[in-house]
Amino acid sequence: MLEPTTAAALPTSDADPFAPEHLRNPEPLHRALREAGPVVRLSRYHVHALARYEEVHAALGDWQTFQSGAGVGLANFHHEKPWRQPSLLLEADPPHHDAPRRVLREILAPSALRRLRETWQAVAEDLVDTVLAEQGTEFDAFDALASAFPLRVFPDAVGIGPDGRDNLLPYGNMAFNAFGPRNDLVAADAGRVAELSGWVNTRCAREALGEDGFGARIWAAADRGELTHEQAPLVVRSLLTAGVDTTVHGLAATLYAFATHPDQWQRLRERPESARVVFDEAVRWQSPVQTFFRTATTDVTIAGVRISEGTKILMFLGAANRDPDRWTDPDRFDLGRDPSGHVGFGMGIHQCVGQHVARLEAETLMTALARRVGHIELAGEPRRHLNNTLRSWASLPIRIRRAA
Ligand code: OVM
Repeated sequence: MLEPTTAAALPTSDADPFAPEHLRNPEPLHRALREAGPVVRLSRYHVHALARYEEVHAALGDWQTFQSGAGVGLANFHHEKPWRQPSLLLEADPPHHDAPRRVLREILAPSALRRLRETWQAVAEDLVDTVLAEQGTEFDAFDALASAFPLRVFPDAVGIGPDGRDNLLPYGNMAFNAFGPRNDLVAADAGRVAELSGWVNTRCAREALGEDGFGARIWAAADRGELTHEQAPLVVRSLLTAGVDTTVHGLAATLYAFATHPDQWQRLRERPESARVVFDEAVRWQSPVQTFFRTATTDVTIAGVRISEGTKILMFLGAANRDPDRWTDPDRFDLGRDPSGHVGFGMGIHQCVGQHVARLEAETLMTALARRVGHIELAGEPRRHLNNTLRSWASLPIRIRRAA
C-alpha cells in the first residue's frame, strides 16, 4: 500500500492561470500542470488544480463530493456574497438543481430544436451570401460570421425583443470574467455591472418574451407547476448568460481551426455530413470554456492527495481535452478522430444543457460556408480577447476562395 501523499509532497505552482500570458496562450501552463502531477496546488489562490483528463473527468462526474453550490468560480459563496443571485442550474446542486435542469433539458432537446433547423439554415445561407457579396474575399470572420450568426438566430429563439441586443456579449463576458479572481479583467467590467444586469433581468420577465420562444416555454413550465414562478426568470437568465458568448467563441474557434488546417476544410467539403462532428472537435481542440471550479464537500483523496473540505478545485477543461494520455496527437485539429468524451461541455449532471443548440448553430453555419467556400486561410494575425474563463476572440482576419 502506498501511503497517502502528504501535503509536503504535493506539487505546487505559483503560476497565475488568469494572468494575460496564460490566457493568451494556455497550452504551456496546461502541459506543466499535467506533468507536475494529478493534483497541483496553486499557491497564489489557495486552491487545488486538476489538469489531467482522468481526474477532471472523474471529479466532474462526482457532484456529491465536488459541489457547484458554493459557486463554480474562485469565490466561495458560503463566505463571499456572489455578484448576482446564483444560477439555479450552474451554481446549484441536487435536489434544487433538478427541476430547472429537467425543464431546460426538455426545451433544448434535439427533438425540440427540429423546428429551428430550416430557419437557421436559411439564415446561415443568407448571412454567408451577404458577407461574400459585400465584403468579398477578405474579412474579419469573428465579426462577420462567428458573432453575427448567433446574434441573428439565438435571441430570436429565446424570444427577446430587438432592442439592446448589443448588451448580450458584454453581459456574458462579464459573467465569465466573474468566475476568476478580481483582477484587471473584472475591474474593467465593474462600471457596467448594474446597467447590463438591469437590462438582462428585465428581458427575463414573461411580458418581455415572445410567445413561441425558449423563454415562453420556461414560463409555461412554471404554469404547469414544473418550476415556481420565482424560478422562471432565473432560468431564462441562464439562457441569456450562457448561450451567446459560448457559441460566438466556439464558432470562432471552429473557423480558426479551418483557417489553420486547410486539409480539414477539404475533408469537410468532401463529406458535408461531417459538419456535425466538426464543432465537437473544435470544442475539444480550443475549449472555449477553459475552466470551472468545484468545491470539496468533505475531506477527499484524489490520486493519493488529501484535499480538505471546503477547498476550491480548479478544473482545467482545456488541459484535459489535450491530455496525451487520453488523446492521440492531442494538439492536432483532426476530423478523423472521435472527439466524444471531451470535457469542453463539461461532464456529468451539469454538462452543457444548451449543447444541441450550439451544435445546430455550428452545423448550419458551417454547411452554408462549405457550400460556397473552397479554401480558407488567415489573412493576418488573429487577436484574442482576454477573459478569465473563455478562450475568446477579438478578431479573426481570413481570406477565402470561392468554391468552383
Ligand atoms: C447560468 C450559466 C450556465 C453556464 C455557464 C454560465 C456564465 C452561466 O446558468 O447562468 O456562464
